[in-house]
Amino acid sequence: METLRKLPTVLTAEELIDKLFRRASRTTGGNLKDRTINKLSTISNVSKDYFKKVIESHPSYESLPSFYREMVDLVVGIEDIKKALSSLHWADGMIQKIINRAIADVRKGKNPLEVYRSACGRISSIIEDIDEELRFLNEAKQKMREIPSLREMPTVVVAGSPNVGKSSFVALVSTAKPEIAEYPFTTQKIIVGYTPEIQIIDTPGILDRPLEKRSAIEKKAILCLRNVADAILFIIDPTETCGYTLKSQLSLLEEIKRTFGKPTLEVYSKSDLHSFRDRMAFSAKNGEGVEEILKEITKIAKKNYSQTSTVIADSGQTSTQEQHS
Ligand SMILES: Nc1nc2c(ncn2[C@@H]2O[C@H](COP(=O)(O)OP(=O)(O)OP(=O)(O)O)[C@@H](O)[C@H]2O)c(=O)[nH]1
Ligand SMILES: [Mg+2]
Repeated sequence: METLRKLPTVLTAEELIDKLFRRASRTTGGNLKDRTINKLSTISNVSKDYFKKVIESHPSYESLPSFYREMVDLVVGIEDIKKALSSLHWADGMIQKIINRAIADVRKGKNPLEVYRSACGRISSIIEDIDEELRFLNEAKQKMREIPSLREMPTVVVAGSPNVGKSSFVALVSTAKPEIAEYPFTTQKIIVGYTPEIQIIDTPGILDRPLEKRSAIEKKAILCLRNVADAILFIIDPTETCGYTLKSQLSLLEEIKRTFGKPTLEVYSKSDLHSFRDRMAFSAKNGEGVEEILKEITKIAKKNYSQTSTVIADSGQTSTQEQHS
């Protein structure tokens, strides 16, 4: 979803006012009356083009594939974006009205300098009124850069409690280079890596607690599980050095299996520290089990990918059924 990553920088009110009046001040030639009309037309054009560029750079959020729609809603808030854009639309219309009226006044013979000064004053106030919305849209642009563009291919979502070793696994098997650290919630964003056969998504840790209590960071993991996983790799740290009991990790696992009903491979991490072998186990420290688990989860993801129709690519229309059958 490159559209989200390529939103333009949005000027603050002060910067936008500067831009409009600086462009107008370059207008030369003609008598005072014509020059004033030209200046006003310049402001009108530059302002119209600017608002159009910003407003049209945003996609129609409702028709985005659910992964992107829900991510935008989580990291920024779709309603807030819409409100801000409609304020810009309002300002655009007001400025055009002020300019049309001013041009008519100059044509009728009113004092050009006075008309111009008063129009500029009113235009500045309108733009100052939307300063908060302009700043919000610029922050939204920054925040949306964290939303990765996914590929249409078998997709594994790696999940589990915080600090169990999810990122360590993803770093070992894929192109992704997530941060790894000994404290929980090291991973706060969705990180995508690739192997020759699968797309593998590292997610923030999830706590064993009711959905309504979960933070926006945990919800990023949840929405990947719901919207893009062809298979789930659930990592359990039976040593509890992660800081979460085995019981709470298994309770989270049950909830995920029950909620999403997706093929789930449950494995133990940190096998260098324990001897539980009733599930497949791996160690990111000595490499034990890593290849076997990758092979198994790849097989599961590929099989389920060919059977389901999770849409994650750019076009909201095409179903993967059509593309793969
Ligand atoms: N001994 C041992 N330590 C490990 C292993 N895998 C990960 N760790 C350690 O466990 C800690 C957490 O590892 P991460 O890969 O960051 O865990 P995570 O699940 O991604 O953590 P969050 O992003 O915070 O949810 C780090 O200190 C790792 O070095 C392992 O196989 N053996
Ligand atoms: Mg992590």
